[in-house]
Amino acid sequence: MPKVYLLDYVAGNVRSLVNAIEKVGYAVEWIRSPEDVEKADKLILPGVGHFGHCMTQFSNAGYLPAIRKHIESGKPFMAICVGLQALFEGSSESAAVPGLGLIKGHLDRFDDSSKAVPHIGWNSANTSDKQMYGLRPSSKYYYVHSYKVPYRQGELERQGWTVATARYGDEEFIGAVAKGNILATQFHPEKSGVAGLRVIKAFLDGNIESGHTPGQGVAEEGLTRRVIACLDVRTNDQGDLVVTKGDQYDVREKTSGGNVRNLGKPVEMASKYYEQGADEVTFLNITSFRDCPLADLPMLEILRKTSETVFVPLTIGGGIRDTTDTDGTKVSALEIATMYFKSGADKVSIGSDAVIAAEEYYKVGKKLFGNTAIEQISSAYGNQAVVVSVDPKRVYISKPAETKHNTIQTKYPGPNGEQACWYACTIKGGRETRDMDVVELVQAVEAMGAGEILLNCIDKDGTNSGFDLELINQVKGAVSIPVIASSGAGNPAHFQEVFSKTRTDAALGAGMFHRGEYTVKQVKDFLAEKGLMVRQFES
Ligand code: 1PR
Repeated sequence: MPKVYLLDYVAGNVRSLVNAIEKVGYAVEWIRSPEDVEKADKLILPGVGHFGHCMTQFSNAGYLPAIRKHIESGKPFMAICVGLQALFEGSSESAAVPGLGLIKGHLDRFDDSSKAVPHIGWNSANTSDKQMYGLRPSSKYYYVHSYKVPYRQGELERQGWTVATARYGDEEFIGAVAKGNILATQFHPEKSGVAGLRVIKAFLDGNIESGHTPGQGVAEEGLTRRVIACLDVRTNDQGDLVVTKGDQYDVREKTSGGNVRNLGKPVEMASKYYEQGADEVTFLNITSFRDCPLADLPMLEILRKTSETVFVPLTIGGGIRDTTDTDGTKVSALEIATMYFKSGADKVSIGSDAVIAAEEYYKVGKKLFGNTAIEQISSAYGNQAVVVSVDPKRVYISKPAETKHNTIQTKYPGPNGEQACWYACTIKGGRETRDMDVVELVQAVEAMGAGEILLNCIDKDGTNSGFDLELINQVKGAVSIPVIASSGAGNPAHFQEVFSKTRTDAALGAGMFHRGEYTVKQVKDFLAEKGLMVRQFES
């Protein structure tokens, strides 16, 4: 197999990139010191997370001169995400840290006054009338970043670059650039399904001028509606790791001896949803609070296997907290997250531990000390890698004055006709309710550096009655990071409803997909029919 060299200088999920490269017929060799760079013919510079952190690692390890030399020699060079950012002069994310300065321009943060930041999801990389490494204007690619290079028409083109652009809200930014031997993408081709694999293959094959026929194929600009499939995983009574699904978090059958519901095998189901066009797949290890996570190696194996065939983002949740292993060794949440990232996860999702950390945050007067799992993981891997999974349930009250919590007026009165409620946070899969409301929780975790909220709802889970729009509106009004609506989806119209009646950034379904009532494709086709933009699956 022909080879490509990957630079190993930064943390993050490089496993998926390796899998993607192998999928298109190349073998990966690692570059682990600057001296090795010379032996590389084709070189890829991956990158995730924080600009300053990446550049500092990169420069402290002595790579800068070697990379410049490689690029100047005219050998093929590709940079991804923060790799692209590194080629510019600098970023307001770390104003004191210079970039390589190979391309003129600086990065700044997306404006979050009217949209969620980070920018997470599937967007275009439109070259209009130019060809660039297999990019197609009608395809969508997976982005995850808070800082962008603003696009100014003609500026880079005058310096000989071919530019692909994307639009988020009213901001147009650079999705990819190419010139001579260089290709750099802000999106993650290894997470962009078949459209992304095509770009990687075109780069490796040296097919610079490939993609669409110029003038053909019109791009529908902007971020698509993200549809996520979620797999709750646990060990059943026979000891097998299975996908299960609860009703209001109760995963046992009402009959057949109260066994844990077994809806299938995690890796197979994840592949099935990828083929149906799921934009992301989430695994939640729902009983991890009982076990030592390190004994939980099957979840790592599930990720490894899934990332070989599923080229969209993977999130893993359950048991991400500081813990003590069976032999007494202390293991930090960051170390556990690292194991997951190395096995193919792009994001980790934190549930119970986030609630405990938020309680502490308020207790000490909203101060942060950098010691929570959220802070540690987000500073090492970037905010976008940390999702907080929230498991709220309604507490009805007669009048808002009865409680100190953030309340809403509800259209769905409580058992005694109460017209107001608040949402209490729970831990341990809903088994314990805490005196903290959902607004307090999401604002605390946003301050700690969480990049996204996975908003479940115990009252709605497994009911097939639609999402809790009131809850979603309350949470969307409280934070500026993206929110994933979850719990209650029973048919495609529920997805349309949540996208039309709330500002949710993504919507997640579980039971309706697992029971085979609808496919992800049916949901997306329905959304498209109703005029909502979705990513079409490419085979
Ligand atoms: O607390 O960090 O160890 O994480 C545990 C994780 O496991 C949390 O993310 C928590 O939400 C999840 N979890 C724990 N127990 C359960 C359970 O069901 N008994 N599942 C559970 C959470 C909610 C979603 C579900 C949606 C959509 N399940 O995963 O997929 O509600 O379902 P639907 O579309 O069928 O209505 P930690």
